[in-house]
Amino acid sequence: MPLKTIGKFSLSYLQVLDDKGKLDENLEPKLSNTELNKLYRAMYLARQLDSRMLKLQRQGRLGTIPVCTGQEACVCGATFALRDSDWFVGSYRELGGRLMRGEPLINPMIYYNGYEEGSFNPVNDRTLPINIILGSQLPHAVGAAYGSRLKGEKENASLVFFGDGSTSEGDFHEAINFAAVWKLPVVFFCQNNQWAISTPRANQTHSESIAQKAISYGIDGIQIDGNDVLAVYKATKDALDRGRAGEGPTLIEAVTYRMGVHTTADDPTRYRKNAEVEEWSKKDPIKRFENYLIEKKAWSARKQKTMEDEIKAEIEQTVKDFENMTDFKPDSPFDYLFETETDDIKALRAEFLNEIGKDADNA
Ligand SMILES: Cc1ncc(C[n+]2csc(CCOP(=O)(O)OP(=O)(O)O)c2C)c(N)n1
Ligand SMILES: [Mg+2]
Repeated sequence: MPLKTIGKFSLSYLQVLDDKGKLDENLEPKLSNTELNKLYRAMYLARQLDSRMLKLQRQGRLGTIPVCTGQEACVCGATFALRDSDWFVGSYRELGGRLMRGEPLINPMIYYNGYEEGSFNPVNDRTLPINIILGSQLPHAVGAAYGSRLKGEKENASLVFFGDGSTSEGDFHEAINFAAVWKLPVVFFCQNNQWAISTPRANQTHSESIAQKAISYGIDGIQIDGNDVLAVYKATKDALDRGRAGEGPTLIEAVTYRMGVHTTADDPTRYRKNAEVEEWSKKDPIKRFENYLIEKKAWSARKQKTMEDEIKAEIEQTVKDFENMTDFKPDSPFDYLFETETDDIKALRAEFLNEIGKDADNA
């Protein structure tokens, strides 16, 4: 018998602003100038806080941090498409998105100095804390969406971020498979920043794209320009809308670049060429968005100056507040495990406090 073709697949790539910030008018999302300014401010704030924290780390005033510079369009654009009642599930490279969910600027400083209080978002309890265990956040995002469905919260979706390297984890496949079979409103947002520490994207998977993995699970998938905040917003919003309408999950591969070190414990000059970094710096997501806003007359040099001054002052005040903080609570991780403390947790907390008390006595 001759072979029959039983399936044909195609995959799309979305870009709304080109590398210079020039717009494709047919694809422009409907956002007011106020909304666009808010989004731009969020990206700019994330960049400034990231740079400031890097300096603090280099001065020995902050612990190890992952650097998020270059990926602001991904995290801010996608988060901007969320409702407060949706689930935000991230790993560790979503600084701008977390701030947009109401996280105080001081939180990452607290967290990266080893205090669990920095994980607590006082504004939005549907924002899960930083997660370092690659891929393990994906089943949680699916579970959260499923939980919302069981509670009758039909409109609530999950947005989950992960890196290109995390697609090699079993959790990635298990989570997408469950979400697909249950038709859950989950947006799987892969920040393909080309590197997983020193492992390049080409050594991570033999697929031409990460987006095409959606096809094998029977869900929508799209590759987008991850340095184009309008493409990110549009793709995420469309995916969330489809999810809310009962059409299931989407896999978005956002092609971006990690401009800085993986973490401050890493030296990327040992495994990647400066020319590659320079090439990507021409696609800076913030500059590109600024060009678009200026062209649209939605931004000006005066507004830029006011914003820069405000953000600088806000960050410097935060650093002061952070360095004046002394009253950290060593048993705070136990506070957030369950809504109501179980007997086991109560016993563990007591044991832990006793232990550190003993250590202190022995010191
Ligand atoms: C399960 C697990 N394995 C290994 C690590 C060590 N590790 C931390 S980050 C990282 C690379 C992750 O790359 P990617 O998923 O592309 O995210 P990126 O850091 O580029 O944002 C590795 C291997 C980990 N944190 N968790
Ligand atoms: Mg990566």
